Amino acid sequence: MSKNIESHLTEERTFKPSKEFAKNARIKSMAQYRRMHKESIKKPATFWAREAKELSWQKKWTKVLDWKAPYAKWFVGGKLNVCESCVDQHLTNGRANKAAIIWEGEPGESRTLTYRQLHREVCNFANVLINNGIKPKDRVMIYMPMTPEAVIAMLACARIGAVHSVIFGGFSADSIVDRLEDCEAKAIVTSDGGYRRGGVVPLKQNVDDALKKYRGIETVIVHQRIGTEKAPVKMKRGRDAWWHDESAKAPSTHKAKAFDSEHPLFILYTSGSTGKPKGILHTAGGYLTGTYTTCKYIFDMQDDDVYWCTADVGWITGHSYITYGPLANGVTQVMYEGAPNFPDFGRFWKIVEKYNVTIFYTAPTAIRAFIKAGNQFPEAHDLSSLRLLGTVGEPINPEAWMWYHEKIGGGNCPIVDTWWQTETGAIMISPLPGCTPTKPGTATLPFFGIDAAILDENGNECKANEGGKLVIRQPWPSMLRTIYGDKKRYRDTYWSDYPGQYTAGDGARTDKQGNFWIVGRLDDVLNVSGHRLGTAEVESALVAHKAVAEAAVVGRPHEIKGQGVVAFVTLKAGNKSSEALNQELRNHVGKIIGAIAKPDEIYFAPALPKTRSGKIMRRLLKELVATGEITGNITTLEDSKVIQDLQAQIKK
Ligand code: 7RM
Repeated sequence: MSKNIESHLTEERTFKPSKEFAKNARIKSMAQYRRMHKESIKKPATFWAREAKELSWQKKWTKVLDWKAPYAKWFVGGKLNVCESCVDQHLTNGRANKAAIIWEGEPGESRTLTYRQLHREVCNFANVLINNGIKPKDRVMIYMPMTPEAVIAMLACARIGAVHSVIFGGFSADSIVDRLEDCEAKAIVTSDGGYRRGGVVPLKQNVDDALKKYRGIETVIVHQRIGTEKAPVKMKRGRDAWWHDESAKAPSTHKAKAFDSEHPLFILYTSGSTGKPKGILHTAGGYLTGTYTTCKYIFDMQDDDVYWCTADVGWITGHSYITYGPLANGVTQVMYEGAPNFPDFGRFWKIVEKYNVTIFYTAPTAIRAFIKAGNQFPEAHDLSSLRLLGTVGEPINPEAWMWYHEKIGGGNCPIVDTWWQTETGAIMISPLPGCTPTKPGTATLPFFGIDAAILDENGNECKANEGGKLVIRQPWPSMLRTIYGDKKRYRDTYWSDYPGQYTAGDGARTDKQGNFWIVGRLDDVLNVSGHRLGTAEVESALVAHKAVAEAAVVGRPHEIKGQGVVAFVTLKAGNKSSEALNQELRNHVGKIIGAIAKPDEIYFAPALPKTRSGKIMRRLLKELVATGEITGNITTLEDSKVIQDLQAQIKK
């Protein structure tokens, strides 16, 4: 960890928001931020209740927080329908005919849904779900491309109290099976396919493959995005139905019933340090309060903004900062279906120019890919509509930050580097754009109501520039409530290092000004292009191949992706390493998990480095792939020749 910490210490460039930005922003000065932050930590219930009041509640809560560590209930006794805050309220507050979603498909077509139209679509699809027997708390899996229908399906679930679990469209059939089994889903909403880099991703086909293994699905509703010529699908009688057919049979009005504030809203799977993904459970009132409030202050959403978050709805960023937070704020947002480099690396900038995007939120990995592609792409477009930029997903390297600031922001847009997690539901550490001085590489300061700290092994707070574990010392409304079906794992993973305090799993330090510098994961979780991937997941995919005896997976620094995946594999007797087997294993991992998990490199070894007690020493492998050398202590290694062999291979 020390290496990264030192490299950041040299960063002294500081950027302050312009007077003009500050003048119109909600939080205009650091004094205002500090006062509000201090109050919000002293009296979190007062701060969060004031924010929650801005949402639509059918019944007010009796108690803001019920905290029996590590279990929180927020807005106890309150009743709301999340969908009313995101959609219905805008029909009577002057936004009915305002664009909610401006969608652009990868081939280039575009479609706008006003809040009134969105309302009609959501009501209609809520009725479709009801007609198909979906009841409150039933789990509905959503496996769709980036189309408005994905958002409509999520909101329709929320509206009827069903629990959605969105699976990223890049995940494979096997990944679908694991998640369906874990949450025991009853229905799936999918599409015939989605466009990606000119090709068609066969989503319905993947669902069919998954349903050969999981038998609990009673209903599959298929949205026709592509059409029969390019995406032929087989519809199974009695199980599968077209979205448009079901829609035609269902009314377009629906009265939203209120659910308990702690009613489950969604389950989203994320990687942990074992091979089994964790189903992170979020609940209605607290999650909506967190996403609404962070959008309001951190993206400083105003009525004339055009906001664009480039994430996929299959990740938490898409849930919080496409579906729930922005719509609860009544903003106009752009949604784009496809790849950033289709037909070339100018696509994003073309979209910014075309729709006059004012707030743009993306990931460092995308920024690095743009840098590599060349300045000619942004330079060919008028980006002067932009007023605020954001990043999320991993630490941003100062070079990427500076490029983003200058080439995209024209030197005068604040950048909000937002640190948060699937588990936190909403942004936790971030600049406020109208006041916080930023430095390339730091997510700066905790948001209102967030009591972040860095602790050492003994639970003492670290001094400035001392590395430690990032924790949150008080509950916050959008925190996960549990890991679905696994309370023990919930307690063990997040609440056992320091009782009563949430451990994020990230290493970090603060600087003298109190800015938080996130170093990266402390557990066996990789961050590949901003996506979490457990090394254990990739390992178990590899050993599922008939030729593989054992596998160890580590990350190594990667120019574009942040981290690349490197696998070390020993083969079962009778199998020989070859380029063909290398390819086969990569494809095998792609098939089991999804393309993002394919190893960048696979090394075959006669044995893996192990301790005397038989534990694979990933620490050594990690250092080896990063530097080609091993400097650390290898006295616990059982057979040191193993390392020499691997070193020779890597040098080649
Ligand atoms: C939103 C999201 C969470 C992990 C987290 C960190 C890393 C995310 C930043 C960051 C440094 C950031 N959810 N991370 N944002 N690291 N600076 N601004 O990404 O659950 O998929 O990942 O991502 O390691 O623990 S996530």
